[in-house]
Amino acid sequence: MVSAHRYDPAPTTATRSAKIVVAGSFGVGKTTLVGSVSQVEPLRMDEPITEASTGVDDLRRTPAKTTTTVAMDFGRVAINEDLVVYVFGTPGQTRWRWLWKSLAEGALCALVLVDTRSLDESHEVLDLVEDLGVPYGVAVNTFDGASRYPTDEVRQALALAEDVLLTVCDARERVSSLNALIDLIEHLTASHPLELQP
Ligand SMILES: Nc1nc2c(ncn2[C@@H]2O[C@H](COP(=O)(O)OP(=O)(O)OP(=O)(O)O)[C@@H](O)[C@H]2O)c(=O)[nH]1
Ligand SMILES: [Mg+2]
Repeated sequence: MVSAHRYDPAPTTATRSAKIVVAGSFGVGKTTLVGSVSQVEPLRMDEPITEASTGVDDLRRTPAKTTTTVAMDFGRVAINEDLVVYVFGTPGQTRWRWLWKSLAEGALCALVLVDTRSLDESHEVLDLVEDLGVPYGVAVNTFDGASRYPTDEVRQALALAEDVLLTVCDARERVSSLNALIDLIEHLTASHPLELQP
């Protein structure tokens, strides 16, 4: 349901649209980012985390987390007067990886969120996004209490090529999340023309 206070229709001047996927491993803040950036009430498909996930999902880093995405997140944001972006968040639990292919279909690009406390879990995510053939960039979601590392160290730890965008954001902050999306679009536009939908 759309709540009036958040509803901010796409500008009538917008002539182009794009789909961006927010991907990442379990609990890196995908749902939070889609929710903070969206100008419409975000669509969330989260379910409570149950005892069945004990030993499967690592909640030590995010003890306040009580739900997990079981299908996708959806939001929409006008990047500027001309471009509207539809943002799709993937589920993070590995059992839902089969969904990622359809979520990535027709996507302009993907923003891969990472948490510096679980970089090892992001290798498999990056491999998968590369296999999907979607241009991508990476954003470190800065969690309170997580160590901060220079970006070149993160780049090295993730074995990211020099031409892959690596930026930093706070997924809880709208402007920070929006800037991560804008950085990604600008970075990719600089290297090759992007196929925006009319
Ligand atoms: N301190 C801090 N907490 C965050 C941030 N982003 C998310 N959180 C919290 O971390 C937890 C995980 O956030 P989610 O947005 O559900 O993560 P997710 O990647 O969608 O998780 P899955 O869909 O289960 O993979 C939640 O309790 C958030 O409130 C952040 O930038 N900083
Ligand atoms: Mg989620």
